[in-house]
Amino acid sequence: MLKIESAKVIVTCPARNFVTLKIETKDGIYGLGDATLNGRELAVASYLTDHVIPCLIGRDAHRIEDIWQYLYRGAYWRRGPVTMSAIAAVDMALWDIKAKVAGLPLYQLLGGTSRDGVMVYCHANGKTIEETIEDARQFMAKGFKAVRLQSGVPGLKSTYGVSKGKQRYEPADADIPTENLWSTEKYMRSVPALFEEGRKQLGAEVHLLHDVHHRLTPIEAGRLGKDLEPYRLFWLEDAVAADNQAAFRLIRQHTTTPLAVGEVFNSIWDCKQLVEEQLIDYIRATVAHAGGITHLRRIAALADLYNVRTGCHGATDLSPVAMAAALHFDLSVPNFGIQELMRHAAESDAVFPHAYSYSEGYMHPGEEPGLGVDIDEKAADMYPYKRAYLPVNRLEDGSMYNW
Ligand code: EZ4
Ligand code: CO
Repeated sequence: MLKIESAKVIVTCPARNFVTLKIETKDGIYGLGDATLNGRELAVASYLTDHVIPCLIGRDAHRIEDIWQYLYRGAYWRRGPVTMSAIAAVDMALWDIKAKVAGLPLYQLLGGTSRDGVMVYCHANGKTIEETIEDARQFMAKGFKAVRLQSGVPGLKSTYGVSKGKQRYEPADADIPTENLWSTEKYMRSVPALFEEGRKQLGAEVHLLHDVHHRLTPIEAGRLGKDLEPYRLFWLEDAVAADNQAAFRLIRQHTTTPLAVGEVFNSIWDCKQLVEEQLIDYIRATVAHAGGITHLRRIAALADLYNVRTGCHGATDLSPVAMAAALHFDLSVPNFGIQELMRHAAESDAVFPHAYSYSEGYMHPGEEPGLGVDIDEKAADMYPYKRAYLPVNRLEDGSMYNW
């Protein structure tokens, strides 16, 4: 029995907001879990502080599966992003503790390595096709084997996924959501041109990816996938919202471009049909938003039966704690596909010192016991929470309904 003595939530904003759960046991061993839910951070902080932490005190930190079931089934109210991010944070922290007690890096407890390194993809973007390709070239020079290309859309003032100025791109960019204008027609014309030029200039070897951010209808997505077939994408991401999983049948009928979806999924039920009908190729659920390592392993095991591979979300709103957990998972899981990497700001890295590293297109979680990531609480204290939201999208006629 390794008694949970105390637990607390740390909210900090070193260049962006992060919510971190710290669970302490009686032997002074502690674990960390990422509880960041972009734009809804304080809801998860309250869920943990007001409703979860009081139920954790005195429990055996070693009973990871039982505590997961207790929080999921015991709450009566199941699933949803707030609940599942909170459960994820507890789960990550408990795996961190167990691996520290064992004196092993977490991946060893998950079955050991299934590969030598974790292939990551980075984000290249620019206002024009030329700028985007130049950005991709710079990443490839740093060894990246896989690059996501996003470019400004001619005729649209701003595009999600593309920086406004020269500053580093951060999706949550305003204290009341920015409103962007969207035109499916303009977008659908611009993307094939980007990939035609991208493939021509960057060569046949590099993996090219693209993210639609749920902006299309199924039949539009089928058309885009078809138009992109000559450029052999690694994947087309979030082509449509997957609230209706059966909608992917229509896309699948029309294109052989590989499909990825699921960064907003929070449980296995969000992807059960997508996986069982083999409507997707990559599942993007993450340790941070889909119930932690315990639940993501269950999703991956289901996916493995149907040739679906993992492609975990890894944007800047996934803290270094989640990044570390993802890398341990990625290194061990048999049906790994790729891991997203959006480098954190220097301030974020300084608040969360970590053992993971990047080299020549691959990442490794390192050999520290546990997750291999810590939090500098004094540094965290210097950055108070700052409300920030993801942008909202409207069509050119001012309506919100299209996807
Ligand atoms: O919109 O991380 O693939 N990455 C993405 C990100 C997500 C944000 C949401 O919090 O789509 O930019
Ligand atoms: Co995405």
